[in-house]
Parts: sequence; C-alpha cells; structure tokens
Amino acid sequence: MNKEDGARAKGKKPRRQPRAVALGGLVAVAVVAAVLLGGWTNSTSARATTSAKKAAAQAVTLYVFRGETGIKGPDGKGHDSFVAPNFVVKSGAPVTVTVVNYDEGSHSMTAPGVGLDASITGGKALSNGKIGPVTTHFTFTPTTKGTFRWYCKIPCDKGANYWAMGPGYDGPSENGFMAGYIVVI
Ligand SMILES: [Cu+2]
Repeated sequence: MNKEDGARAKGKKPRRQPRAVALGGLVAVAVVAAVLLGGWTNSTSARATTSAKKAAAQAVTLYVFRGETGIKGPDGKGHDSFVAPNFVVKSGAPVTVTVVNYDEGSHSMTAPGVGLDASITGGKALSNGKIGPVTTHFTFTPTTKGTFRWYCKIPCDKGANYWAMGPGYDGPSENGFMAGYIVVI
C-alpha cells in the first residue's frame, strides 16, 4: 500500500490529483462520446461537414442509351433508357446534372416534386450511321427531403413502339427506363 492509497483508505482526500491521468480520462470520454454521436469520420471533420451541408454543390452524371444498347425490358429487348434512373442528392444545395445522350432522340427529366422539367438534347447522327453523344447540363436545388419521381415526357423508344413511354406502375413512362426516382436526403 503506497501513501496515496493509504490516504484514500482512511477516507482522506488524496494529496495530489495526478493531472495528466485526469486529462487523459477526459480526452477518452470525449472521443467515445464523439464516436457514439457522429461516427469517427464525422467527428474528426465536424466543421468541414457542417459547412459542406450549407453550400457544397453536387454533381450527378447520367447516360441515355438507345434501343438495342439500352436496358433490357420484359420483352428481352433493349429499350431507350436512362442509366442510372435513380439517384440520391442532398437537400439545400444545388445539383448539377450532366446527361450524356447516346440516343438520337431528345428526352426530358420531368420531376414536378422538385420543380424540375429539363430538356435533354438528342445525340448527333454520324456519317458512319452511329450516334455521337451530346451532353446536356442542368441545375436544380432540392429543398424538401423525400423520394420524388421523374419521367421523360418526350415520346421516345420509337423502335419498340414507344414501350418506354409507359404508363409505368407508378406514373408516366416505364420505371428504370424513362422514369425513376430522385431521393433527397
Ligand atoms: Cu425519353
């Protein structure tokens, strides 16, 4: 039994609190709390995360493929389709959407729930019979969290008798081809 333990055993206040040990204990508690509250990654860059939530612009890139090079439908054939049809964005910050269109036809991304109705320019017919991709950019700022459906309102998928125009199971146009969801978190 050392001096200090002896003091404690007798109910006396220890002569000197070992400060370094006490500080170490506080740091450990803070780290545990931070991990519990927000996860290690967030806790180490809390300031950056907060400002990013306010202002950071977001970017999404989608592609449109035509008919035979598009996504297969229930008929086993490819159809005009957006890839990817579903994507996630954060509310309160502008989203720049880039659509690379490999289809000769024009399309739209129409999502009334987020105030979006963008036209997508058709691809360019090349002399070799192929279609050169044409890129369209547009921007919107989601302000409400939730899942919002978008659809293409321009008649397309002509090669399959406009099958992708739907109606889909959840609104105009076929989900996964000419319709999908914007999930705002
Ligand atoms: Cu379309």
